[in-house]
Amino acid sequence: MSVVPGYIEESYERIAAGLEEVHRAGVVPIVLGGDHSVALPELRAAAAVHGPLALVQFDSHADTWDAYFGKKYNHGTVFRRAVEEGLLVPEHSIQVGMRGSLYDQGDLEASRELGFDLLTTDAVRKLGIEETIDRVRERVGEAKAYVSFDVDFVDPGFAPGTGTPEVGGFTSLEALGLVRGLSGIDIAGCDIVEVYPHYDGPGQVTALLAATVAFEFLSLLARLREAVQTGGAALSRSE
Ligand SMILES: [Mn+2]
Repeated sequence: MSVVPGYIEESYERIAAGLEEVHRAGVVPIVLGGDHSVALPELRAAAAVHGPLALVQFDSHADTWDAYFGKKYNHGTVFRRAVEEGLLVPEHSIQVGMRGSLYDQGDLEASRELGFDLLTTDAVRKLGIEETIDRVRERVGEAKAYVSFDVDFVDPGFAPGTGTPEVGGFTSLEALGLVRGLSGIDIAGCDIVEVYPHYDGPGQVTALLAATVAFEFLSLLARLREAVQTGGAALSRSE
């Protein structure tokens, strides 16, 4: 099903309708973007089938503005809209990696007001990767989760092919470690977004990173399914 170029709300309806069928078939989608605004129809589709979800977002931006140039639907407002629409459970949701050039004094406070936990890049640096994983796992608990991975979470030295790069970010290895740390979390859907091929560097390093994160998601989902088939045997995150 095609989107409607230039018409975001009609495009949302089509994306959500297409993805809802995927969820109803018992399939966990890994969505590849593109603009982070696709997360809203992804969440509409997932929540229609599974109910409200815990959000795990790796991103250098919180995407919780009320509006951008006065417009309600775009890649800077998705997670505020998702809370307003009842698609997320804020008390089980966490945003990780915010940094860089804030646009407004209240940019990060807005997330906490919505009920999300939020770890800036500086906070993750202080905690370390392992403790950050613990914090994410504790926050999500047993809830069904939606994992959104914006490639600008990673430093533009490793992932230049994105629309709003923020320097001072994570290495590819740190990002993969965090994703692997989600083992056992009940993932109902996930995405890798904001890959902008025209800005990518020699060797297409951003595409390579995004493809590898997708592979890690596939591996997490395979282990989840295996655990279900073997009667819910406990998954150890260290394996
Ligand atoms: Mn971002």
